[in-house]
Amino acid sequence: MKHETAVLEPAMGLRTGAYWMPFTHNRYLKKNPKSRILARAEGAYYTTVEDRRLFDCLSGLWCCPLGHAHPKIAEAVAKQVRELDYSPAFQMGHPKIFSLAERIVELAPAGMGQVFFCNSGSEAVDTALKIAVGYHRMRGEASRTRLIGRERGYHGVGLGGISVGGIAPNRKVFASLLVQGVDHLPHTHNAAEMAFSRGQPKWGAHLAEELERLVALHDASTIAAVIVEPMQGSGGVIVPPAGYLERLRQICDRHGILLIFDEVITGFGRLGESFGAQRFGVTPDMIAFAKIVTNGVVPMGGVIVKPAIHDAFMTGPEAAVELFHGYTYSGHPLAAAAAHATLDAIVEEGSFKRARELEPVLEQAVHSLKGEPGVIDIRNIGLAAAVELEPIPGKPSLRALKVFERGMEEGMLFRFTGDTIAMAPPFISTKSEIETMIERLRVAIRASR
Ligand code: PXG
Repeated sequence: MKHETAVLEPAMGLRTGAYWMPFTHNRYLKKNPKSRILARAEGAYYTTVEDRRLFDCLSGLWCCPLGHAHPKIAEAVAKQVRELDYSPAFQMGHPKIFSLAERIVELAPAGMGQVFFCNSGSEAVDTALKIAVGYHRMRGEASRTRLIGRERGYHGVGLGGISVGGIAPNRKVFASLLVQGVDHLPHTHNAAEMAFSRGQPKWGAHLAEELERLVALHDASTIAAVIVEPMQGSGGVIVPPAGYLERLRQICDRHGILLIFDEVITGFGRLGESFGAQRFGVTPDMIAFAKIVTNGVVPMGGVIVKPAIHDAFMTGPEAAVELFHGYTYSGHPLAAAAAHATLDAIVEEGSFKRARELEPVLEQAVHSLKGEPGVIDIRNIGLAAAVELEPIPGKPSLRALKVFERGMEEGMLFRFTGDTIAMAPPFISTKSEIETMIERLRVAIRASR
């Protein structure tokens, strides 16, 4: 096929030296890059330059659940390039971004009012943190500057995000750059109490009380916001204990602290509802989102806020800028077009319902791996699951790397971090694709010993 050789030939003579790859073992990969180079994608499958077909077990990086090369999204973006390719983000607008903000507010839990757009999850998090600190200042509580994150949390790689984040390798090298005045809640994973839980663990709601201790230590008058992922994704699908998020909400309310949900992974259907907020029945004051909003086709992120937060900034001279923040590509027309088409497709295809239908399929399949060699925990919620493996002594993450590589031979593109294999299959997956994914994972786990 003519189309294929055009892609394959340059890739086969691949020169890899100039590209410094993100969050990647560059030297290891570049010794044998071809198995890792993707040429095409369609539906729930990638095809590598070696012509191997891979099931997309993590929906890209959690972002493409409606499947690749979605005809309606592709068409909407192509049309937008010709109609209005770029529109200045500051002091100007275009119709699709106003209507998109409205649609996103409608999808959000009741009580949210406005959306501030940016281009990634990291930008969304840093934006939310800045809005939180600015909000208190606007209300005359300028001493509320402290930010509270959580151990094992991932909030992207901006300086705000790594400061509130709780993953040591993302922080230690940059310690001198971390934002001052940040503290962390303990993470909620406790293998002795909750290993192999299905859905929300029953143990652990009391860990939210640690926030009271931080309030006692620092005083509420110094604390601006608490930021948590409703479900910790990158940390390895760490599911909130039943009652935990509710208690965080109560404590924040008690002390005038803003609660921010980082829903970059959980937003737009991964947990079977528009947001984790609805899934868990807890409404935060702000929601950071990205990823699925455009099905990963064009980068977009944003922050949804309650009207009281937005309105606090709407003071001062009417002709003055209210918030000194924004990006050249905030509300980019291509992202807006992709997002509208994605939200249309979600409605037309009943994507959230589909995710809910597949949740028990994934749950049952993944928990059948209990008892396989070296499987020390299995966690799941919504259409997300993780299998934690016992590390090879003295060689952390090598076991998961072996599983990942064997997985590719088995036609599966798994995601590994540390010794955990994470899965978040596309909403368009069939029941049998999900079952096959788990059976191939079983083969890869057995082979990795
Ligand atoms: N917040 C959360 C909760 C995330 O999961 C970000 C912020 C940052 O988003 P950007 O768009 O700046 O990367 C993320 C990103 C993985 C994986 O394998 C997860 C993410 C990114 C890449 C890989 O778990 N999450």
